Amino acid sequence: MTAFDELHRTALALTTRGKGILAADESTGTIEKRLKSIGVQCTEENRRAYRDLLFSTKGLSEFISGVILFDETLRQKDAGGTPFAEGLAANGIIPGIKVDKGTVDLPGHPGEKVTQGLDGLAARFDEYRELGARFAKWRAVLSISDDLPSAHAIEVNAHALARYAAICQAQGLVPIVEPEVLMDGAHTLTRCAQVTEAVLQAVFDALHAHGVVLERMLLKPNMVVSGTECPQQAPAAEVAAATLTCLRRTVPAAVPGIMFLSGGQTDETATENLNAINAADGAKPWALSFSYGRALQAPVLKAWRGEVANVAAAQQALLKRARLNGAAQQGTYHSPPNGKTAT
Ligand code: 5MM
Repeated sequence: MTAFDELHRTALALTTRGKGILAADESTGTIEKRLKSIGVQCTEENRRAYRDLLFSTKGLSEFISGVILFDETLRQKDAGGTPFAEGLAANGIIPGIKVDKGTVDLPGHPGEKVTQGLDGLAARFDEYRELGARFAKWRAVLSISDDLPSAHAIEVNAHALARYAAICQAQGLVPIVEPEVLMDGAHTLTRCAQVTEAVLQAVFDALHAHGVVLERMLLKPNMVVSGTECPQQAPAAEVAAATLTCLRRTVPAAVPGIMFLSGGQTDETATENLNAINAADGAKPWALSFSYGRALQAPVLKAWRGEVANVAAAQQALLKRARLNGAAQQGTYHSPPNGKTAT
């Protein structure tokens, strides 16, 4: 089997019907915020114990095809001494690795960021493959305001995503390409659609220019939603219609899967929107699934609070969200009536 055959198979396995990806790749600064929010100290052992809780959830592989890890986590072991990547793979879950090194200010463009981490990336991929990772992720971030994002920010971030994806495929891993248009702001759904379309168009132009093989990659975009401060919050049916219109205009059918980020949506909204996207009529040539971080983990942290006695309840919370999103991936999730919680 050539590396390219393997990459295609891995990309397809990650998009298995009824399954999605658990994004557990928070860098140390981000996981510190999450742990602090539940009164847990951000020590290496607590970060390990939390990830152990997530990955040892019984039945997780029924709804989760892959997990994105942070560098530190890929080197850690579960309570029984098995490296996390090995344990996940043995359980039918494909381990992946976040390879970007976060964002820095874009010089000359106040309020805009560019993602760093391209230097030495090929060598890092060799080690990550050795450690068991079979796919990778790189996240670019674009903000919306009246005059942002600039054409320059769109271009440099698209260029970096394409450079990363080309290097990733050359080193034998499947790249997940994540251009995130942030929800922050008072902008409308229409404005989010306009920006997301421009960003995806630039990303696919760059991927083409860099020779990235579309069958051997996955896209991780934002859904097209109203800004968090927008007084008119578009309902799920409008989010689905706008998101699908945008994707049909920009994402070639050769891409096997589109794995949405949750981007700060509540866990229930993220499930409802994914369901509406999958239940909508019209052409959908790609698998449409989830690669959620916060929308899968928020209820887990809330249930755990760092107590061993709460581990089982926290794992149930994760399994529930994974199961509901697995249903949403198939368009069979039923939203609970107002004021009720889905079971
Ligand atoms: C889980 O959060 C990921 C890592 O964030 P930092 O590098 O800032 O620590 C993040 O890349 C995540 O994979 C995506 O943004 C999707 O997560 P959400 O929470 O938006 O679904």
